[in-house]
Amino acid sequence: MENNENSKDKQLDQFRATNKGEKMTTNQGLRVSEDEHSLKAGDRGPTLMEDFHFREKMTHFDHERIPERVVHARGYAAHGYFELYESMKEYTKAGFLQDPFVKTPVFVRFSTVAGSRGSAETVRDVRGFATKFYTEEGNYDLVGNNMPVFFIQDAIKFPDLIHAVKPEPHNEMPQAASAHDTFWDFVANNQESAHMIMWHMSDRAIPRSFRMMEGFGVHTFRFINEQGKVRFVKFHWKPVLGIKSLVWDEAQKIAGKDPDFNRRDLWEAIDMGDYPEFEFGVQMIDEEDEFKFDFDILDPTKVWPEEEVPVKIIRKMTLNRNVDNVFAETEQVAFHPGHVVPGIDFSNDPLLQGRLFSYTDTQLIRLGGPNFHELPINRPVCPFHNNQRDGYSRMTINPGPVSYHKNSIDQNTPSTATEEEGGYVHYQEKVDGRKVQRRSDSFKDHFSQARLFWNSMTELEKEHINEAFSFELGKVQSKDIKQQVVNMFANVSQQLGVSIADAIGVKGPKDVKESSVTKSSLALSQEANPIKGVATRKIAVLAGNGFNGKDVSKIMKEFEKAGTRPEIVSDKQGFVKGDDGTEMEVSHTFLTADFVLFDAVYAAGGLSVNPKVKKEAVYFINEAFDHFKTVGASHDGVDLIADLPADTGVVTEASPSKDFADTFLNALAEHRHWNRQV
Ligand code: HDD
Repeated sequence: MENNENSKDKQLDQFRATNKGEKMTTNQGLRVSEDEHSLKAGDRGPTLMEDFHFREKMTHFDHERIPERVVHARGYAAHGYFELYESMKEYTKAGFLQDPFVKTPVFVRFSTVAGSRGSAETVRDVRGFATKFYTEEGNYDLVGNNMPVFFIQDAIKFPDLIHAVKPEPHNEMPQAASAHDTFWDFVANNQESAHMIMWHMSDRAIPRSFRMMEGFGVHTFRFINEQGKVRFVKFHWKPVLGIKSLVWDEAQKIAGKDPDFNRRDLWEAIDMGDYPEFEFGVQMIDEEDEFKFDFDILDPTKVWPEEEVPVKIIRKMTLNRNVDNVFAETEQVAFHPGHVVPGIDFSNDPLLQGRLFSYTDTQLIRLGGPNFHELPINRPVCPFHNNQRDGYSRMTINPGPVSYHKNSIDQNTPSTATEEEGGYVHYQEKVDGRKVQRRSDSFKDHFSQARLFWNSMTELEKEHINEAFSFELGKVQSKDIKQQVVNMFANVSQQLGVSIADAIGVKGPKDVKESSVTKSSLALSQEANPIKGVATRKIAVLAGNGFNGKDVSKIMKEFEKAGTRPEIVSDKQGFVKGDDGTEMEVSHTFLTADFVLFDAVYAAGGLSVNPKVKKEAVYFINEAFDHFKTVGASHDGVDLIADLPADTGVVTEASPSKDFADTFLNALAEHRHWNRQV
C-alpha cells in the first residue's frame, strides 16, 4: 500500500455526507413532509405517539452527548502530515521513519487537562499534545504533554492526582484551576510532584498558542533497529514559531473575553494558510548506558538534560487542515500510548505501564463499546483483519463462518505474521525479580531536578514562578497546607520558600534541606532560547475617520508583508475613511474586541476627537502596555500614547519615517518588553 499525506483524507471522504440541496428524510430514508409541527389530534389537541419523525428526531437529540474525557476534556485538533529529514534506519525499523520521501498523515489534538469540555482555554494547566500517525504499519500514537515530566511516578496514583486537581467534590469549585486546597494538599503530601510543579508554576502553563509550545512524549520508550539493537529514547516536539507564553493577568482576562482563544488561534492560522509546524526530535541513550546518569531514566519526573543527551531533530510536522466536524473527529478520536509499530517499544516506567491499561478502558465508556476503532477518525489507513466480532455499533460486515484462530475452513487465516513480515514482536527484555509493591530507591530524589529547573530559569522566569506560587497558594484556605507547601519548595530553593511564605502570610520554611544542585540546563528556559518572529501575530490597528490614508495604508501593507495580521478596531463597525478617501473595513469595535486578544497595538489616528472614544482607545493601549506588549502610534494617534514612558516597545512617530513599520515589527518580534516589569 502506498501511504502519502492524503491517505487519511481520502479515506475520510468515504464517510463525508452533505445535506446541502437534498430533500429531508428520516434516518430510514423516508422523505419528511413536515418538520415544524408535530402530529396532533386537532389544532389545539395533544401530540400523538404515532408521529415517528418527531420521536426519531427527539430521541436522537436526547442521546447526542457522550461522557466527556475524564481528563483532557477540553481539546481541539487538526490534520496534517509528517516528513522526514533523514532516514532513522540506523536507530529504528519503524516503517514511517525510514524513507524521507514518504509523508505520513497525522491528526493532532491539543488540550487542557483539568477543565470540563466547555471550560476556558487560557487557564494555568498542562497542555495535552496527542498525535496519531496513520502509518502503513498501523496507527502509532504519541500521547504527550507540553511539559517533559509528570506529577507522579506510578499510574496507581493518577486517580488521586486527578481527584485532587478537579473541582472539589462537595461544591464543584473551582473549574479548570489548580489554585485550591485539595490540589496543593496532594502536592505537599506527594513530594514526587516537586519537579512538575515547578513547570506548572512557570510560563509554560499559559501558552500564547498551541502553535507556540513544545511537546514531549514524557516517558522513556525504546527504539529497536533491524539488527535488534536497542536504544532508550525520549520524544520532543519543537515549535517552529518558538515557545511563547501569555502573562497571568492577561490569561485570566482572556478566559472571560474569549474562552476559545487557543482553538480560535489554531483554527484561524490553518484557515488562513499559516500552517503550524513542529520539528520532531529524539534523545537516545544506548541500552548499555542505562545506569550512567544521576537519575533513573525510567522515572517520569526526570528530564534528560539536553546538554548531556542532545535532541536529534529528525522530522517536521505540518498541520494544514481543520476538521470538518468537531464531534466526529476531535471528540471521537481515541488515543492510546499502547498503539505502537514495530521498531518502537515501551520501557518499564511505571507510569507508562499503567497508561497502557487505562486508555482502552476509558474509550469503552466514552465511545460506548469495543468498536471505536471503526470510527472514521480512528481507522488505520492500512487494512485490519482479526477474529474480533460483534459488540455495540459494529460496522464491519464479516462474511463467512470463521471467527476463530486456528482454523482450517479459511486455511488458518487471518494468519499471524513473522517479524520479517511486519509482525509486532515485543522486545525480549530479561526480567527477573520479586513481586513487590514499592518503589525503587533510584526514584526517591524529588528535588535535584526541581532545583536544576530553578537554576536554569532567568531572573524574569523566576519572578513569574514566584508570582504563580503566590497566586495559587493565595487561593488556598488552609494555613496548614500553605505552610506544608512552603516547607516543601524551600527544598528546591530556600529563597523561593521564603518569598512565597512572605507573600501568603505563613511562617518562613522550617527543617529545610535545600538541594545542593548547582547545575543548570539552558535548554529548559524559554526566555534564554528566544525564537524571534512576527509571523501570524495579531496587531490591533486603532483607527477612526480622518486617519492619514496614504501613510497608514503603507504601514498596513508592511505589516501584512511581514506575515502579521493587522485588524482594524474602531468605535463602530462598517468602514473608516481616511483623509484622502481611503476606506478600511473595521473588524472589531472596542465593545467586541479587547486588548488582551492582540499581540500589539498601533494607534493609526482618527480617534482623538470624541472624548468617549478617545478614552476607550487610551485604555486599550495602556492595558496592552501593562501586559508588556508593543504599542505604537503615528499622526494624531500619538495623542493616545503620550503618557506612556518611552521604551523600545513604544514606537511613536507623528510623521512616520519610512522605517516606522520596521521599527514596530522589530519591537513586536521581542514578544514582550520585560523592562517594564517593576
Ligand atoms: Fe493521560 C488522556 C497525556 C498520564 C489516563 N492523556 C490524555 C490525553 C493526553 C494525555 C494528551 C488526551 C488525549 C486526547 O486528546 O484525546 N497522560 C498524558 C501524559 C501522561 C498521562 C503525557 C504522563 C506522562 N493518563 C496518564 C496516566 C493515566 C492517564 C498515568 C492513567 C493511568 N489520559 C488518561 C485517560 C485519558 C487520558 C483517562 C482520558 C481520555 C482518554 O484517555 O482518551 O485514559
